[in-house]
Amino acid sequence: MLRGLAGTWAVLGALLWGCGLALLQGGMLYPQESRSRERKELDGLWRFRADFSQNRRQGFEQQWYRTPLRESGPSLDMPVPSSFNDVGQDGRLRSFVGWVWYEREAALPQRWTEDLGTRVVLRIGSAHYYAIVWVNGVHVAEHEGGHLPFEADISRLVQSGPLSSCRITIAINNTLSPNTLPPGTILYKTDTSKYPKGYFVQNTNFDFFNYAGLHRTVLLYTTPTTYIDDITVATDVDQDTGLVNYQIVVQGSEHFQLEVCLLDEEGTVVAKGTGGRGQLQVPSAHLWWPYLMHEHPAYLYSLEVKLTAQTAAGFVSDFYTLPVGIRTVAVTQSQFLINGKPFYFHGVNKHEDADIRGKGFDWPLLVKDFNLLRWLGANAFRTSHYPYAEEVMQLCDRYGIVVIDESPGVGIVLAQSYSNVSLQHHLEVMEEMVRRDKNHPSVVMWSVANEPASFLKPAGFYFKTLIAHTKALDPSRPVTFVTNSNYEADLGVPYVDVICVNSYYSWYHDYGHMEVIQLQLATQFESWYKTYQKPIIQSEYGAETITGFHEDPPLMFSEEYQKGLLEQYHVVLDQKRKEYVVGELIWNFADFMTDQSPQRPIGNRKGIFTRQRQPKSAAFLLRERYWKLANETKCHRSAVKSQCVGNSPFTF
Ligand code: BDP
Repeated sequence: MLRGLAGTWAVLGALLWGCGLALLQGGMLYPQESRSRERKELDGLWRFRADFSQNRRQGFEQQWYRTPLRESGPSLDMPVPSSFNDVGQDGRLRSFVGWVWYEREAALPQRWTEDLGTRVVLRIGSAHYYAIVWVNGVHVAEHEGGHLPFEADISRLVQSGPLSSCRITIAINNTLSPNTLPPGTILYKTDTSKYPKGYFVQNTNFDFFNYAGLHRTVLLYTTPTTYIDDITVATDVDQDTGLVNYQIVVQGSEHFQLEVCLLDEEGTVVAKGTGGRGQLQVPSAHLWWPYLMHEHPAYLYSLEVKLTAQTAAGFVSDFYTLPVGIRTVAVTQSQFLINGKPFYFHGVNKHEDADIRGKGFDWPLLVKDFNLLRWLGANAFRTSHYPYAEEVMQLCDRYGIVVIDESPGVGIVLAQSYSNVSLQHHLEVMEEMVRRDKNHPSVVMWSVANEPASFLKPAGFYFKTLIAHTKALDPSRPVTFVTNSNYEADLGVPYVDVICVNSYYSWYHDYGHMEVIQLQLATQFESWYKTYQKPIIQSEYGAETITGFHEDPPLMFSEEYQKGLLEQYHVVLDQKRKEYVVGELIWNFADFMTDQSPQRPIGNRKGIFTRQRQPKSAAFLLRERYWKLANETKCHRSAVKSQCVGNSPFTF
C-alpha cells in the first residue's frame, strides 16, 4: 500500500507515467469458478447487533468476536447484502452511527479444510465504511472505505484443526470524519438545555442517505496455493489488427509456466501466448463498441489464462478467464474518441439505491435498471458518487454501456479534507479502484471526485497529485473530476482531460425562471472552453419532480417543469455538441433517499424514474432525444442517410 509523504507523489506520478499500474501490490480479480477454483456465497441471514453503548465500544470491551454473538446478548436477523437502515421498525437503527456487528457460520467442504494445496480466501465486496474481520475469533483483516472489495487468506486458520465450519464476525463503523471518503464531521451538541448528555449528529456534505452495512456479496473462494493473482490487459488497434497487451502476476511459486489463449465469441482461438507478459495480435479484430454505435456492440473476447507450477506436492494448475474488449479511448481538444470515432455521452447519473435494501446489491434491480437504460437509449452513465458493484461493471461490458467510473470523493469541502492524511487515503482508494476496474472495456474515464471545493487554495496541489497518480496507475484512460466551481476560480480543472460541469439553472439559481437557462448555459460552456480548450460534458442538470404533480404552465416540482427545464438545456446542448460539448448526463436516473431536510420530500426527486423505477414524463422526452442522438451518430458514422428513419427507437 501507498505510504509516505503525499508531496512526493506529484513528482513520482509524473515519473511513473507510462509504467502502468506499477504501484499496485496484490490483485483483486473477480472471484470466479473454474477448473481450479470454487466459490461459496455467504448471502442470506446474518446475526446482527448495533452497539448502542454511549461510547459505541462495548463490543470491543466485551470482545464480542470471541464467542458466538448470541452468547454476548440479543441479536437480530439481518439480510446480506443489504443496508441495515431500512429493514427494521426501529428508528434508532435507521439513523445509527457507530459500530455494528455481523456474524455467520459457514460450513466448509471437507477438501477445503484438509487439502493443504488449497488456498481459502474470504472476500467482502463492500462494507460501509471501516471494517474489522475475525474468523473463529482471530483477527484476519481490516479495511477502510465502503465501496471496494477486500480479502483475507484464511487457509491457515481453517486448515489448522478438525473444522467443518468457521464463524465469521465483521464489525463495521459508518462514522465519517474529515479524513474519510466521503468526508463528514461528528458534531457534539453540548447545550444541555436542548440536548441530552453525549448527544451528537453525523454531518455530511453530500446529497444521498449514508446507508451502511454489508452492501455486496460476502464469499469464500479457493485457488491453488500457487495461483494467478492478477491480470492486466491494455488494448490497442493497429489498422484492423487488435493488440491485447497482457501482464500476469503469479503468487506462491517462482517456478511456473503461463499459457494464454484468446477466444472469440464463437469459442475459436484467435491468438496464443506464453509467459507473464506479452502482446496478442488479432487480425480483423471485432472491436468493443458502445451500445447504439455499432450493429454488434460490446464484442467480448475471452482471455483464458492457464498457470502450471511445480510445487513440493507436485504439479498444480490454476485457470482464470477474463473477458476482454478491444477498444481505444482518446481525447482531443474538442472530442472524446472511442476507436477513433467521436463519442457523445447521452446518459444518466445513477445511485445504488432502492426501497428497503438501501444500497444492498440486488439482481432484479440491476436487470431492471439495465432494461430501463436500454429502453431510454442511454449509452453511458457515471457511477455517481462512488464505485458500483462489480456485477454492474460486468453488465456494462456485456451491453456496451460506457462508464465514467467515480471514486467516493464526494463532499470534499472542508480545508481539513485537503490535508495530507486525506490525500493519502484518496490515493489509496484510487489504487484500489483502478486495480478492481482496470480491465473493463466499458470504463472509459476515471472521475476522482464530485463537486469538491476546488477553489480552495490546497485544491490545486491535491488534484494535481491525485490526477497524476491515477494516470500513473492507468495511462490508458483520461481522468477528470466533476466541478461546480466558477471557471475562473477552479484550481483543479487545469489537470483534467475532460471538463465535467454540473449546473442547475432555474432550479437552485433563478428558480422558476426557465427563460434564463439558454443564456446562462451558453455562457457556462463558452467560459470554460475559452479558458481551457478541452472537451466538456454537462455532467449533471435536472429538476426536482414529484411524480403525478401536473401544472401547466409549468411550476416547479411538476412533471411539466422538469420537461420544460430539460428542453431548454437541450437547445444549447444541440448547438454546443457541434463544437466541443461531448456529453450530457441527466441528474438523476431515479429518485433516491437522502438525509431528512426541508428541501427533500422523502429523498431527492430529480429522477426521471421514481425510486420504484416507473417513468415520469421527462423519461419519455429523454427517450426520444437519446434515440434521435443515437440515430444521428449511426448516420454520421455510416454516411448511409437512407437508414436514418425518423426518431423511432425501433429503426436502429
Ligand atoms: C449536485 C450533486 C448531487 C445532488 C444534486 C442535487 O452532485 O449529488 O444530488 O446536486 O442537488 O450538486 O440534486
